[in-house]
This record gives sequence, structure tokens and C-alpha cells, in this order.
Amino acid sequence: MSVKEMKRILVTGAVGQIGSELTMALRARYGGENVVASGHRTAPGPELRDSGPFEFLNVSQRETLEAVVDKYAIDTIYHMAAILSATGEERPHLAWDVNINGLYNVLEVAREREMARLFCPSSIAAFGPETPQIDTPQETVLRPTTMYGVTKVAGELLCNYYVKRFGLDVRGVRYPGIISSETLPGGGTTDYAVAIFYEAIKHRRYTCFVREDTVLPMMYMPDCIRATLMLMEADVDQLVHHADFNLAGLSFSAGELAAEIQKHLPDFVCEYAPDFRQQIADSWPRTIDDSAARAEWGWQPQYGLAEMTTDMLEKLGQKHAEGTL
Ligand code: AKB
Repeated sequence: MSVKEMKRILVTGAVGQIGSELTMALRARYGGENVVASGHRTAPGPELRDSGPFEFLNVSQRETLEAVVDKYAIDTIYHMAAILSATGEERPHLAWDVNINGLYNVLEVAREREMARLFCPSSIAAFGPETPQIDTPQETVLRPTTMYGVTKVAGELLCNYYVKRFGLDVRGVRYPGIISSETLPGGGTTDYAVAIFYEAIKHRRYTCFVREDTVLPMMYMPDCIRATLMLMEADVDQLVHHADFNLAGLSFSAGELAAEIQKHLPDFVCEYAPDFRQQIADSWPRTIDDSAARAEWGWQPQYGLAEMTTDMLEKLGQKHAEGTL
């Protein structure tokens, strides 16, 4: 595959949890003017708005995507716009439209313009109840039971097809649940692992929507951003996989997370009231084998539970003190 330079970048879903921090990291690396942030409806915050271009577009409406791509001569897309697992169960048709039709539009627009590179993330939601839950292997059963998971498996296959059939340089990882302090996640099953921190700081109480013994693979945002940039900058000749890398950070139960927070805030109380998201969580792995990512592009996570918790509480505590939480 020929290697082209990434000069003009578009981030879809730039107002979202990962997109917002990824855009700032890309702007720091490639220059604010060279990284176009885009969102569907939500207006960007001041940091995103003032550090480079911002455009509204709807990935399901191809002409709105094409207009932005052509206006800025985009050669690289980080396609972060997606409907997540919990919203996907409430609105399966919307999940299909955004996650499949949107992805297809991104791939086609990129193929037609012979773009340099594309990042299209998958998720641990690509796995299902028949997948081994401990050290889930890179190559394994992909039979998810959520619409989000179905779109992620189809998306991986589609991206890998574009690599093979059209020589388009598409890359992606199966993100675990992402924990972060800047932008709240929306509509995911792993959202409790972020909400617990906000509620612990603000009210010293949280009612968790999965059971105390629920273990899921997670990752702290600095590791998530580093992994994303590392994969996109990896030597393509070293890649055996492309759009479906397993990626591990840390794994813990909801109860272990609450206990770690209690080390810092002894009066924090966590209760458990599982809802429909429990079933989704139960269908996903507990730990991930990411040896392909480690071997092919040198992946190594840096944050464990203790480091992540200390950093989250420090950052959110600061915001609380400033009255911005
Ligand atoms: C979700 O919970 O839906 C996402 C994911 C694991 O992809 N955070």
C-alpha cells in the first residue's frame, strides 16, 4: 500500500467524548487550521470552537460530508460519529443509519478522493455472549446481541474490505469503555464508569446501573488518545490487521471502582440498581488480549486503576472547585 501524508484532517463526532479530546490532540500535533472538527447538532465548546475550523454535517447525508471534505481539501478522516450501545437498543434504526450508512458514506467519499488514511473505530461491543470473556482473543466469535454490536462487526468487515479491494488505508481499534474528565459520554453501557466520578465529587453518592460484580474492559482517555495516534502513525507495512485491533487498558468491577474512589473519598456511597444495560454488559468480555496491537504497532497502556482514579478525582475536583462541573 502506498504511503500518503496526512495534511488536512476531518474529525466527525468531534463534540463527543473521544472526538473532543482527540481533536485537541490532533490540533496540537498537526496545527489548529489543519484539523477540521465537525458535529451533527451540538454546538462546540469554546476550546474546540476557538482552536480551529468547525462545521456541522450529518454523516448519513453524504452531500453534507462531501461539502466539508471538498471545502477543506481533506485527505484524512477520524470518523468518531456513532450511536452507542444503550441508545442503539432504544433506537436501532437510527443506530443502523448513522453507524452503517454514515460509515459507508465516509468510506466512499474517501475512496473517490483517494484519501491518505482513515480511522474508523470498532468496539468491544463487536463481541457477544458466545465469545470467550477472559482474555478475549483477536480472532474469535463475533456474534453480538445488540444493534450497536451488529453495526460494529459489519463496520469492521466493510473497512477491511475497502483496504483489500480498493487499497484504502483504513485503520481501527475495538475501543473498550473510555473514562474521561472533559466531555461526558452519551448513550453507552460503560458510561457508569464516568458518571460515578462526577457523582462522587458532587454528591458523594451514586446509583450504578450495573451490578457490583460486573467487570468490563476500560481505558483512561490519555491511553485512548495515545493508542489512536500511534495506530494512525504506524508503518503500514507492519500491519497485518487493519480496522479491528483488540485494545486493552484495564479491567475492573463496578465494586472495585467504587472501592478505589472510597480510598480518596471515604464518605462516598455507591448503590446498585441494574437496568436494561446489565444485559448488554453481560454479553461483553471482561478482559482483552491485545497482543496483535502490541506486536504490530507497539501498543502498551500506561494507566492502571489507581493512577486513573487519582487523576480523574484531581481533574474533576479542580473543576468542582472552580464551579464548572
Ligand atoms: C458503549 O458502552 O456503548 C461504548 C463502547 C464500549 O463501545 N462505550
